[in-house]
Amino acid sequence: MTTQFGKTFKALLLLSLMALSLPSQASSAGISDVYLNIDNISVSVGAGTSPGTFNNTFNGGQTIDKVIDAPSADAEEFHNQTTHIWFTASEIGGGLELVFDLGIAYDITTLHFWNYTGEGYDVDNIVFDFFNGTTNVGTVEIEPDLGTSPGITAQDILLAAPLNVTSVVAFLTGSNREVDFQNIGFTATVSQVPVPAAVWFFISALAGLRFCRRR
Ligand SMILES: [Ca+2]
Ligand SMILES: [Ca+2]
Repeated sequence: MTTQFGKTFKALLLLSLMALSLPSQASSAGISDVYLNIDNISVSVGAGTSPGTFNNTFNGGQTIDKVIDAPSADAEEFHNQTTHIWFTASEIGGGLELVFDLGIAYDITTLHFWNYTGEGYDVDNIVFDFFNGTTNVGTVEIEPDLGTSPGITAQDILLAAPLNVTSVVAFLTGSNREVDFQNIGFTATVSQVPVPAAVWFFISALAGLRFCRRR
């Protein structure tokens, strides 16, 4: 015999199973680290870049993507005109601004920076500003180490995880106006999203079931 309670129970169970089968970002997001590079973010030269010259940086059709082409955080890169960025500011204090568009929101845990190997050209100071949309959610200023030699590997800089970052602006300077480096990268996790509709629906269905049982 099918009672009204039985029908309601079946309907709720079916709807709950449907809800659970919907994709749920909350179930997998924010669990594992992601290395952000040319595969999942983009970079451009910012309007805040000071007057200066890019020397041989863009020779032969090369692009600013050289900043984010390291395949992993522990990749080794060798300095040459196809791998490096070299900017010379016209005046001391001037520098290169880079804008990283992350596409979605990440919690950033580590900066990775591949500097040039000699004081005459390396980057001496970088200010990173982290944004969620147009809101600044954090600032970090670093004085990076010289790059390793001969193969350049990244210096890893742990951050107090700026949350929900959708873009990063970096301003790089050298005390002698020279800004030469290989790569910038970020280790991050996808920011946790609010409980998705499917989960709320499941909770609602359970609440409805309890209500039916009481009747
Ligand atoms: Ca590079
Ligand atoms: Ca220097």
